[in-house]
Amino acid sequence: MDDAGADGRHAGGASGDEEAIDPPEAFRESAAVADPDVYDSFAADWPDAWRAAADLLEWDRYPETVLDDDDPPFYEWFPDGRLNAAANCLDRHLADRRNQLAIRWFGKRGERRSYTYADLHREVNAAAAGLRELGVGEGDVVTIYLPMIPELPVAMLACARIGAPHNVVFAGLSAEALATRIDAADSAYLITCDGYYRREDAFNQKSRADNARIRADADLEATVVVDRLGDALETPLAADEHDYGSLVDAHEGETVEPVARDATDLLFVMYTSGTTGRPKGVEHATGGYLAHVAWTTRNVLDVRPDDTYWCAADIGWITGHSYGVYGPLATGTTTVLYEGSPDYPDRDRVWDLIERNAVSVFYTSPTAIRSFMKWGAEYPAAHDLSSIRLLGTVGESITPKAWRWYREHVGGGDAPVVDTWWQTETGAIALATLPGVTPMKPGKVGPPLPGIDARVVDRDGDPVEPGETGYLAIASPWPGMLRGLREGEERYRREYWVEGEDGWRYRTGDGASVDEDGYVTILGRVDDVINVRAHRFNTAELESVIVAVDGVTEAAVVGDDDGGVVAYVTTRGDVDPDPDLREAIAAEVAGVVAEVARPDRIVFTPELPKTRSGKIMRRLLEDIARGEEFGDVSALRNPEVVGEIESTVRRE
Ligand code: 6R9
Repeated sequence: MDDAGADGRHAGGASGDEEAIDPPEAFRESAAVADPDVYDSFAADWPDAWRAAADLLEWDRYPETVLDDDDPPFYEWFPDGRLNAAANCLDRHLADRRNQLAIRWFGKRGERRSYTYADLHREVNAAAAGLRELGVGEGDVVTIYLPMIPELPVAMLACARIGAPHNVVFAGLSAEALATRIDAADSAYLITCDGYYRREDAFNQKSRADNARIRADADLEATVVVDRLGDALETPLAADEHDYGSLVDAHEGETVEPVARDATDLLFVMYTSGTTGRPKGVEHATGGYLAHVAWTTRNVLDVRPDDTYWCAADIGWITGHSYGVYGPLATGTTTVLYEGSPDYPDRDRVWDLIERNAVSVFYTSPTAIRSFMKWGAEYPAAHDLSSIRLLGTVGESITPKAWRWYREHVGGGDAPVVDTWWQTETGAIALATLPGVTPMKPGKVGPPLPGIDARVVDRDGDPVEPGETGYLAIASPWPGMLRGLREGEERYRREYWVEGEDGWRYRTGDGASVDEDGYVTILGRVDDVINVRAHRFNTAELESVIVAVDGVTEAAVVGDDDGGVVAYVTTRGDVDPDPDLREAIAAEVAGVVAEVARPDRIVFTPELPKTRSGKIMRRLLEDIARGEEFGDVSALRNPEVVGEIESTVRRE
């Protein structure tokens, strides 16, 4: 079976006839976890087994208690521990690797900057001293609105050093979105920049930040502005605005004692879209979050200090927080930070960077992998990627086809490909194979990690039979879990938790199925279910069949007003989206899934509209299919395709 066809409907049905790929022997020999007993030992000794994660950190006061679960669902991990996240990412590495590179940065214009651990420590100290001078104190929320430049992780770590929670807002979001997040987070400080490059052009970020300040209810105490563009954009600073460079220069060489924080103190807040309207402010605690992130960086992504590791996600997204900043720096590895886009100046940009930096662990999303596939295997083939020893993926389901492509053309055919499931709320990876221990099944995310009590359940919370569809839930707390929502306890409880007969259960919002071996297949958000002529289908179920058709690269299906189904499809560059292909797609869906699911309309489009984190905007596509008004699309990664899709749909 070389496609996702059967994976949708009968996910995991017959575990015997599918391919389970063993961890490669050579990898297993040096893997962080090579003993399969890890699952049993975590289960037998839960929650104390999670002490192994705490032990990866340096504590100002080592926690005696692992978990306080007296007041569910308000759980506290390592509650009596005290630590500082920035000290864990920097200071403790100085003795052994002050001159090792911490960050290798590649700018959009071909610039490069490298920071050793000593360099990064120095700049973070100066920035922390600068923030203090501006009045930022422990507990003050600092909003950071920066693109992928080194000042972004520096600012985060400077905040962490002085105990000021950060609130990073993705640089591509609108002024409106920034204003909402400044207000909702109750933030009086902003760090932004003059602008940044989008392909060739300088984009004025500062004027967007200014607009946000006008819209926000809050009065900011101070704004710090990084000069990213030099003279390319003249941005005069107001009296309460401070030039980042001058601020850091003024404090060069100063040392700021890291503030010891309670493990349960807020490290950061991150806004994420919920099922309805307003974004939710997800709060992460310092100790549990950092411990879980460090443990998974080491044991799931198998990152070691001597690796050069690259997580291609934007830091303005949770993946970039956990696995672009905190995880790798807590591990003491060298991490690549890339400002540009993967197809600029050419479509081999990613492979070029991997080759030049001898990247050994690479972590990206299925949406990126699909672009790579679309562009063609000749791009990775033109580079020496032999340094790669592990590949990771996150953010959405990966089809078996894409999984195999990734392994074959990027992983040299034998690197483990680790599909990692987690959420902004889980803080760190919760489901994945352990690369040195657990066999991989392409298209299935794998079992829960040791110590994570994830289950696929029905509405009542009872486990479903293998092959049946249910809801992914987590039945016990885990270290990286959100400690709450900015919107308060009631909202936190209502949004995520159900009290069942055997305790509290966290609802992930994802539909899933599980096979006889305990491997979970994610079927997408439960709200991605569509009713087609009164039959229920999951969008992922139909899409996996469509993308298995030769020549198709991506697909998104939505329901229309008539109970029918509309499929938006992108094709490989060399494929003509003609009536034959249309018929092939329709016949495949009718044949593999059901005649009743045969798409009523197939709309070919050069790209699908996506969020910044790469998620397909199905709701928007649905509005277009239904001829309805849709909201502001400026926050999308590719807002320009929306008009194009709309006119195609109208024409047809
Ligand atoms: C890290 C991140 C969370 C949602 C999650 C699920 C989807 C993430 C996945 C996956 C299938 C995977 N998701 N990883 N679906 N397979 N390996 O993506 O966080 O932006 O909060 O999104 O993403 O639907 O519920 P976030």
